[in-house]
Amino acid sequence: MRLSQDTLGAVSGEVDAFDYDRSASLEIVHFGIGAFHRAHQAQFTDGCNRSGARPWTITGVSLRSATVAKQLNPQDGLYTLTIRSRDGNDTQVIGSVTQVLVAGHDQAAIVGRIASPNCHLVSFTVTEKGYCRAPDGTLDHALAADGFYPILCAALAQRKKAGMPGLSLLSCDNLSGNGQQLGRLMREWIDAKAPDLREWFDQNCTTPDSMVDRIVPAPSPADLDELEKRTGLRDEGAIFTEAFSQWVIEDDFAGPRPAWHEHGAQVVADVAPFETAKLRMLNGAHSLLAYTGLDRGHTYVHEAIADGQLRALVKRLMLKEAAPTINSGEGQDLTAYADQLVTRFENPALYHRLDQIAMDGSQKIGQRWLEVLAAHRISGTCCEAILTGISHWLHHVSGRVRPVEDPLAEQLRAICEGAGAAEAVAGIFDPSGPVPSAWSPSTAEREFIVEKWRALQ
Ligand code: CS2
Repeated sequence: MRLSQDTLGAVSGEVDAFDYDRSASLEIVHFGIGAFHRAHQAQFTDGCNRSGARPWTITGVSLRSATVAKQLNPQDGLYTLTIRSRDGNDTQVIGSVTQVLVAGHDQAAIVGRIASPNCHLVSFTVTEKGYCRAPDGTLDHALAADGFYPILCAALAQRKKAGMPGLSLLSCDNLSGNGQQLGRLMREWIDAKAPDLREWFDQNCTTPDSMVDRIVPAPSPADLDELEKRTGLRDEGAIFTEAFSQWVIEDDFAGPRPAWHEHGAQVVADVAPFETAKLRMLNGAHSLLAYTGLDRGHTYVHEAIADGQLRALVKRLMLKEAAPTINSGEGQDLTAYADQLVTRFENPALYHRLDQIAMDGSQKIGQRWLEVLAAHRISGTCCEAILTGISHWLHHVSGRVRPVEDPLAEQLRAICEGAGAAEAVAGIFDPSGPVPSAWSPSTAEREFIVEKWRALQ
């Protein structure tokens, strides 16, 4: 029996199911309704709804694939979230998502939802590549035409025309200054396509920065089968995650929002210290574990962190390379943070695949690694852990060892194949090269990377 509003009563007693009325809700439209959003913002919103406040519901939008729509629409948007730890499983049914629309088929409906008076917020987990940035960081208009930009722009134009209030546009992606970047890129789109909207946008819409943190492995078919046995209902949209969850949001909203701050989120004046620490320490370590771990024959994060050599490299990256570049905020203890991250990586119940993290590296390493290298340029510190990571990443994108999922896969493979190692390193990290970066290697750094890379071949 499939999970849905009608079958909810049949779910096993050990599952904590939502019990609020989802009608008469205020609305959020969310672009990129993947596992990450469902384990994070949707759960925070569900927590607010459970407390009896007027509910907020979420219309999810998938930009390309209809997979999530097929999983969740027959289930009335409902899905289970299972927290996995050494102590076992803890499952709840999340009620905040009501529907999933797919940009290709439902464009008019999506525009209508965002332009409706009930909608106050549009949020995003479209991944790094979803922002359609050119290597120099500006908007790539050709890519953006297939992304969320035209849809959002059309909806905002309708709101302006109808004299309605603006919206808060909330990025929840792993980019530095994610809200600022979203605001800048959206303005580039508006200036090019709807310049009359610009002043209204500036005066009525906001783009708060936010840092989101929760590790969410992609579920496997065996996970879904085990869940069905345990709960008595089939859930095609199930999510499995860790107990830890953190959300730090800049206090810059254009209108109402759920009381996320009463349900675990921190609403602060400046997100930067949290965001920088998370990107450079957690995500930086993740990418390092992914490329080095795969090369050393590991499949999962908990296996890679148990490998003494990689553990030492990760600790070096976090404490000696990333931490000194972070201007920590009040009460932020980066040494304790590093210890907590290692413990999270060790979670043996999560089965977080390294190849999931290895995806889209060209879009990730800028904010995870290269900003750290650029910050050390002045001190002259040699960042051996990150440079080792880069050599394994080059080994990965050379395309000779395993399939590469990356929007620049072809371009990177061609550079690696066509040139000698030193030329490839220089070409990829050249300021006008394919990887957006404020860093290009010194001679010593290039030699370090090349030597390690050659040793892998
Ligand atoms: C990971 C992130 O796949 C990746 O690149 O580093 O998804 C990571 O698990 C999250 O940012 C944790 O909050």
